Amino acid sequence: MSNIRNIVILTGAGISAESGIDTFRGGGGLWENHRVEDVATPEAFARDPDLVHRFYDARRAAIQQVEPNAAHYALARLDAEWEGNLLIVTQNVDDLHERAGASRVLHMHGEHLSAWCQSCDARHHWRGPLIDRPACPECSAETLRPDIVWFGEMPYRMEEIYAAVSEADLFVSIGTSGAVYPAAGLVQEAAAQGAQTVELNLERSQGSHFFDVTRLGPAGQLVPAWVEEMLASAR
Ligand code: BV8
Repeated sequence: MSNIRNIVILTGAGISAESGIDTFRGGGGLWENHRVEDVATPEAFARDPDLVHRFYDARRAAIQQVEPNAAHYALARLDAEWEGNLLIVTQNVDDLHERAGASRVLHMHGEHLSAWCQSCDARHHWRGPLIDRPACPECSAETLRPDIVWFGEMPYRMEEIYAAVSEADLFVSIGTSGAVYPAAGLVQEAAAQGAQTVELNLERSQGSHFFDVTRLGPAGQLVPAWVEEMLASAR
């Protein structure tokens, strides 16, 4: 791990599981109780906006009741102490990376605590519900939607992500099943340009065979140990 300067870390729902946030797949996963097509597509929002608002209002409230865990804090420490380039690309729409103190974070699928006005395109920090159609603080239109990337929509800041991956010496994937694209394709992009690739996950992901190293276990244990190794290797 010595000649590592540029690191890209991809995180998924598994890193927030130990904070009490449901993952998507697996027992009781979010997608267990709701068909993705019914709650996380622009078509679903056009068809039944109340159903979609209820789904996101509940999740927006829930993340404000939980705390970051040891994996979030360990990545925040690495972010603070790593002198090289580092980017945490998260598929998660919770704010636990930032609440743990990380700053080099990019939400490729959006954020719960943000509302997006479909009239004036403004985005607003948002903590409350949207189902009662609150007015946009900018233009007063009642057309705020969750600032979330739904299926079929282009993920955010893909150029920045591809640029960081193309420069990465090390690509690390934490707590993701590798089921959703283009996020699931980033390990291949990284490997293709010569980066070392490491997976830290409870179980092998769908893209496990693309990784040089796979460590299985809970993120709350694997991530602090891995960060300690990285900082020791840089000393
Ligand atoms: C797009 C926001 C066009 C919403 C989300 C290529 C092939 C096939 C399909 C496609 C393709 N390209 C595009 C598609 C279609 C689609 C897609 O991928 N479909 C899948 C289902 C086949 N992709 C899209 O629609 C994307 N948009 O393609 O637009 C385009 C493309 C390129 C360029 C321009 C335009 C948009 C996808 C984004 C959708 N929005 N989230 C919300 O949150 O409500 S996706 C959402 O689901 C998450 O953000 C995340 O991405 C995904 C869930 O995955 P994970 O986070 O990995 O969670 P999961 O539960 O699956 O797994 C948890 C893992 O953690 C498990 O492995 C488990 O073992 C592990 N774990 C559990 N506990 C722990 C743990 N690990 C460690 N410790 C623990 N304690």
